[in-house]
Amino acid sequence: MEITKEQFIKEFKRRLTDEYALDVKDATPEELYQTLASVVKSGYSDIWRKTWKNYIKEDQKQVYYFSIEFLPGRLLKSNLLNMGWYELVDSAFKEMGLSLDEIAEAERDMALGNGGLGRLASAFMDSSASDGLPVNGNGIRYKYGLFKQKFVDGYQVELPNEWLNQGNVWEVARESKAVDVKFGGQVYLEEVDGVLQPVYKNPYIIRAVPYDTGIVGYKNNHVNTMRLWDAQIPASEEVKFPTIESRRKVEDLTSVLYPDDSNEEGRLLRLRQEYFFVSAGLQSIVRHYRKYGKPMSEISEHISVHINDTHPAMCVAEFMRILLDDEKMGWDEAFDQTVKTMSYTNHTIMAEALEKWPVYLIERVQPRIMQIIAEIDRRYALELAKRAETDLISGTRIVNNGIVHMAHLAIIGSHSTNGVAKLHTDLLEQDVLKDFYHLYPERFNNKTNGITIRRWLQIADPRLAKIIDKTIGTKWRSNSKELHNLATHLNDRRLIANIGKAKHQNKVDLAKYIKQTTGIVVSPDAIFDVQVKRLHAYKRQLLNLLKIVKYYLDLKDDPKKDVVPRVFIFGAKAAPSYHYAKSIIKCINEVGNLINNDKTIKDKLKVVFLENYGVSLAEKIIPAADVSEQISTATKEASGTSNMKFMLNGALTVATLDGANIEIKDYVGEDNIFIFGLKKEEVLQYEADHSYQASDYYANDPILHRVLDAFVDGTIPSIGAEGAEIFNSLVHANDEYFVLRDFEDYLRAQGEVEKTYRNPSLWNKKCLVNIANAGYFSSDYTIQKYADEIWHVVPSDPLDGKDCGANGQYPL
Ligand code: 26W
Repeated sequence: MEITKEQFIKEFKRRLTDEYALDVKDATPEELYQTLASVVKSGYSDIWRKTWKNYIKEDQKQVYYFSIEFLPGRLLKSNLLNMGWYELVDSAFKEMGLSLDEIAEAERDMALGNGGLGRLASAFMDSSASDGLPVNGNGIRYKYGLFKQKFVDGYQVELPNEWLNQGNVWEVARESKAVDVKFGGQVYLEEVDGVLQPVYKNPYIIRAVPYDTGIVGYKNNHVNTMRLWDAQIPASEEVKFPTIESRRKVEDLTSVLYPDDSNEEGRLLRLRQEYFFVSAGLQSIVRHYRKYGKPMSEISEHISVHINDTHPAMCVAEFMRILLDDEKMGWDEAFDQTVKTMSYTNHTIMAEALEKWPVYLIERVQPRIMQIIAEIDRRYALELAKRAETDLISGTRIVNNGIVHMAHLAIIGSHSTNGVAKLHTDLLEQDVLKDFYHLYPERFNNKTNGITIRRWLQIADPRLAKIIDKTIGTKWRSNSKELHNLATHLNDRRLIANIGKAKHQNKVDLAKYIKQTTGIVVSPDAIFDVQVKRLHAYKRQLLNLLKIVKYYLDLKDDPKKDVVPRVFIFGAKAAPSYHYAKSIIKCINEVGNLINNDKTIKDKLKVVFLENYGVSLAEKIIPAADVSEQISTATKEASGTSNMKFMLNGALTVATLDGANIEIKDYVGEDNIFIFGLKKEEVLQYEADHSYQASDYYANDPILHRVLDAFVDGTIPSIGAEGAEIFNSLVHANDEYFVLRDFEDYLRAQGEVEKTYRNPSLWNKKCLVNIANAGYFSSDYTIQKYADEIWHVVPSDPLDGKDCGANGQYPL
């Protein structure tokens, strides 16, 4: 049953009256947004209910994706697109004299994540639903999302991000599905009719209340669920929390997202957060499973639990607790079911990011969990002693010198461990986790990351999307591999020109946004050279900055130098406790002030650091990029996903052979990407033999010498402390990430960028090759591989058509 524009407008106006007693012309963007979103939600709620019912009817194996972070960004436009309502609502709004784009700006980003890991989890939610796969998200409903970033005098300042204070139309509170999570106290094992049973002494109970958000599939009448847990004081425990203070302690559990994305703080509250959503999630899953009377001994055939990095690794012990203590299963059978049910993804090899919790802290959070972890560890060591050397046991066991290695728990307690790009998985198998790879080779596998082509092309870059439709039809919209058909149009000069025009239009839009938000005027004819990602030393925003200073000094020496004008665009948040990263932010802003206000430079160089980088800002920046900076030290970036988003939007990549950059190169070919820098072998060699002497590069390379001096000799004003900190880190602290080592080759690659950009048809042709190959990096394919090779689940049969919209359009 097709919905018509008239029907929609009628329903929209009726809802606006019901909710706000307002006419369209008197409503604010916020009211119009809330109204539209509620009409949209009604549009998929019936399908949401039926999808779940269908799972039960078909007795479908379910996957539960546990992630402490989700980064959906905004949902309005992607829901409209996936429901097949986008064009209809867009023209209905035009008819009412409204702009969908403007109204959509009223939606807050759901920023419940730091960066790559959280965004990938949300991409996987969208792709699972669009592939018709039974995948449910499980996470935390933080009241405060990732902090809002403001620059004050060039310094990052963090402001609270109270994203819920306008309400959240997409969530449904499920009070009736609440569960109690036990914390603290002591646990004694007492013999009860011959079986050791845990007896809990003065635990305190927190009530976990789930809030469900529908995850709408792409034109397939399939809506999955993302469940986020909120902490509340159970009525029965009220007396234990008499004071506001004590009540706040409970609410704090889910109040704020930890803003670190690579450095484990080791905070008790963080560990409590991890146990809270793990226990709440698993208890509600087993409660649901029990309802259908299937034997616990077969639970792994009906449920898969995925552990997204180590933050949910206590799933292994909590599942054991439930099977042992609640379901009275024997240890071996319980552990067998646990290994079959659990699977784990590693997202980083950075030592400081691998979680290691002191035994006493886990004991404080939930003593029973530490008992079970200790027993898993004891039996593991015992079993291994029969067939392995002691150091292999001590190097892989879970508990060592009072420390619990969460990655070891996840690997030993699950049947699959995957990396997120080929190089990353190789490094896990050959280096970081080689002992485990030796013990369980069959458990290791690679799943190269992906992105949702719907958000990053269909929604973010409609100009380019339309050109593609005209060239190869619209099949790519549901099967992005079809984009490769563009490769047969490489000699279509009009197409090549149109690709250039669309990019230029996107740059004009971004230039307008930059003017509005920063006051800086940039020319859309310049090269838009973009680096947007979390601020981290290994991502080497500093290498990019040294390049910019070099270009500035060149123009100071010779203002008439014939250069292609460039606009350097940065977006990056630093973890609040990451001092070095914050110093780099200050320096980028001060170099920007210096260059942007230097009359001799004019339009030749501009530096723009956009505040508060996140998903929605990325949707504005990426379609306008010419150059994508993916310059991490080889071996450090597990995969990267912005690299894929830039490629899809026809930007050319300047890249090291790191993470997924390598696979992008493999697809587009050496000629359509600018590769530079140390290769993994060279980095590993330097790290092994400590033969790298950064100060030599400062001493022997006059260009580099002068650039570095600019950080301490006043050339770059008002960076006293920060300039010295950076200079010392590179020249005296031996430059941990080989910034000086890669500088010369980086400049060479950037020289090629400039040369190529001077030939627009050659440039745009290379852009077309990148777009044509970007379809392979769709997370629809990535998640299908997880389903086929790790979870062993199949798409559910689509709901029968009678009560669903025709040609994939969701009914009103
Ligand atoms: C304990 C603090 C903490 C928090 C988050 C440590 C580590 C993390 C994440 C694992 C960091 C992260 O986001 N990793 C990124 O994951 C992306 C998705 O797989 C990859 O594309 C990036 O390369 C990787 O840095």
